[in-house]
Amino acid sequence: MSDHSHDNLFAQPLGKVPGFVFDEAVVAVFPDMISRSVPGYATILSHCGELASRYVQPETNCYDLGCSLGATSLAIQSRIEGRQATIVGIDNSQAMLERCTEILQKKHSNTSIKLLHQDISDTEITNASMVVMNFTLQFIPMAQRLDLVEKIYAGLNPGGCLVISEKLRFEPESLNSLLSDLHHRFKRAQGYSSLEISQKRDSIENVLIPETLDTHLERLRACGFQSASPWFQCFNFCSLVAIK
Ligand code: GEK
Repeated sequence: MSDHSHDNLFAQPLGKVPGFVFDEAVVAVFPDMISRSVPGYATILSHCGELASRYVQPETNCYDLGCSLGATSLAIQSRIEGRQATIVGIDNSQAMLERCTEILQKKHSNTSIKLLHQDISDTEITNASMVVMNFTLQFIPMAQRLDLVEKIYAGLNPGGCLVISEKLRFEPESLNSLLSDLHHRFKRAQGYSSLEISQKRDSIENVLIPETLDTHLERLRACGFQSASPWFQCFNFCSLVAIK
């Protein structure tokens, strides 16, 4: 019997590999795809909960930008019960949000998670004590990234926290190749074949545009954040925390 939640989207030769989109096929396998593709994904989620327990203030908003199936929102929700805070999850994939709604309906909590179907570049950020972009900024057109981080800064309350988790690019190219290769070996160890890895890479190539750690840190400082640092890195995947 086939397991419909197992990611085998790139297992067969596809000829010309189409550009990656967050459609129903991806949604059906998404938890398996992200946990076998992103080293440290579970650690990053659980520590978003830890950061939320420290930074989310009573009667404020906590934004999960690019919420997919709500994994980050749920990790945060479990750590901020009783604070009268609101979690707002935003995604521009209708398929993701439909499935996310079904998942959230099965969970019971006093902390509400509101879902919005929109482009995060259009999202209004207000009265925020925490904003999380877990592996989402990398999909935003390069020309919009500074405006987005400026908008987040403006919507955060003083002392508020921004978490950005991303795939990174490295310089020089020899170091980039080394860290990509270590990532591909991680994927092999997670059961992906060489064909799956290379077709996924082709599919995502012009869709996910990684930046260097320095570019992220410089942008955060240019936007006014008091402090910013990576708190986690495994190969070419990193999570940063910035405090207003
Ligand atoms: C998790 N944070 O599980 N506006 C809104 N959503 C967008 C946009 C945009 N412009 N561009 C992409 N997305 C999640 C994982 S996945 C990461 C995030 C990945 C959404 C897109 O639809 C998808 O759901 C999400 O961002 C990126 O912790 O698949 O590598």
